[in-house]
Amino acid sequence: MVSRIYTNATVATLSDKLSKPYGLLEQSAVVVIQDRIDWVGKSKNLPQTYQNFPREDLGGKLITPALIDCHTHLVYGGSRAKEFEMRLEGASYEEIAKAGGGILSTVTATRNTSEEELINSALPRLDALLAEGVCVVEIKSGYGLSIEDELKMLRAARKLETLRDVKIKTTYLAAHAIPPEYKKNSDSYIDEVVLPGLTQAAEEGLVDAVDAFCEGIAFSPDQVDKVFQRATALGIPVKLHAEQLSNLKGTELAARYQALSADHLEYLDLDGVKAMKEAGTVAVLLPGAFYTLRETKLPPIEDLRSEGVPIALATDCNPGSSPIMSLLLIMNMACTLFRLTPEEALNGVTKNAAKALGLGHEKGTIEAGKDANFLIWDITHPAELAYQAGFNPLFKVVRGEFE
Ligand code: DI6
Ligand code: FE
Repeated sequence: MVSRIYTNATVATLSDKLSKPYGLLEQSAVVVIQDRIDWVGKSKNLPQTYQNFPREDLGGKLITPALIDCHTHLVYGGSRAKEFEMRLEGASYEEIAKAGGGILSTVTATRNTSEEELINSALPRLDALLAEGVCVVEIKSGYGLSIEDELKMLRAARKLETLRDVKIKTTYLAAHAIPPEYKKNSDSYIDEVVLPGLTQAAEEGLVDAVDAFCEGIAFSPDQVDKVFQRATALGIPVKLHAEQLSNLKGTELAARYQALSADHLEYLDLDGVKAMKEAGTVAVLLPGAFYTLRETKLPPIEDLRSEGVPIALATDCNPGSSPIMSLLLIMNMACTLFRLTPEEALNGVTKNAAKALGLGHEKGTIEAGKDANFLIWDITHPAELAYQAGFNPLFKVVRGEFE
């Protein structure tokens, strides 16, 4: 039996059962058996049964759950550095999108990129996330916008899991933008591409969740409803890019489908917040897009807090609105831009990110029964993770396999 005790650690358990901030335990130990956490607590209370397990003395280092990036568009072709320049010359995100740039320029590039090249170009971005202790990454399609190219993106995303030590969750996002060939006929795009593509991708086992972009420049709530109906018929959970640039009440629609998450949410109102609470939908905030687009409308953090909606954070890593591959930086941005507390930021990239991916039962906290997948940091207090930017104090990733 493979087992180990990590002793002399400060443990940010993030457990709801402990009343201290971060569920913090000092001078503590974590016992791992095989790939599960078997016990967590003060070292002095370590049960006798574990006494002969091999030990690793962490000298007071900090343990947190592994990080989870629950919203990315990590797989794509091309680059949008030029669009970045245009924006600096004064064009808005919506103007660029209307002029055929923005998402659509990435669609052209992605269509012209093979599955293998998509994988090769995604790997350095993935590696940047992994270097900070990210162990689960959600990756969306949505730059193919044809059945063949959407499936190509999903296959590339899944393949990444075989090339690195990471769990990948794939999300079908064909309803991300209207492709040029359906410019005046987005309803036909839904009927002829999005829906049959979803059925096909599901048959190939490529879909963990279904997402859509509900926005004036993308799809209406009625169109999203159709996509969600198909997802539900296939038994696949949904999530939604909602209330990013305006309020179309997408969040309330998502909540009617018990969505795993509603994401972005700058323009979310109190009705939407209440609907999320009712449905158990996680609020995924994306401060990287807020920052990149120089958005000024803040998501309704106070309402989310007072209604008790779990808040997750993610990179939204994509070539347009969030070319960011650092979840630690996102934690810092969430505190500085959104005034989240460092504790909320850490919960947002662990416990609540796990919930947003439907993994809450196995990941996101340091508790007996959870996956033995956690991080050892060369710092003594968890607030340091969000406090510093451009600094990576990761010491070691533990995965329940021992060298
Ligand atoms: N909202 C976003 O911020 C990204 N997609 C979306 O629906 C942007 C994607 C891009 O600009 O390429
Ligand atoms: Fe996104």
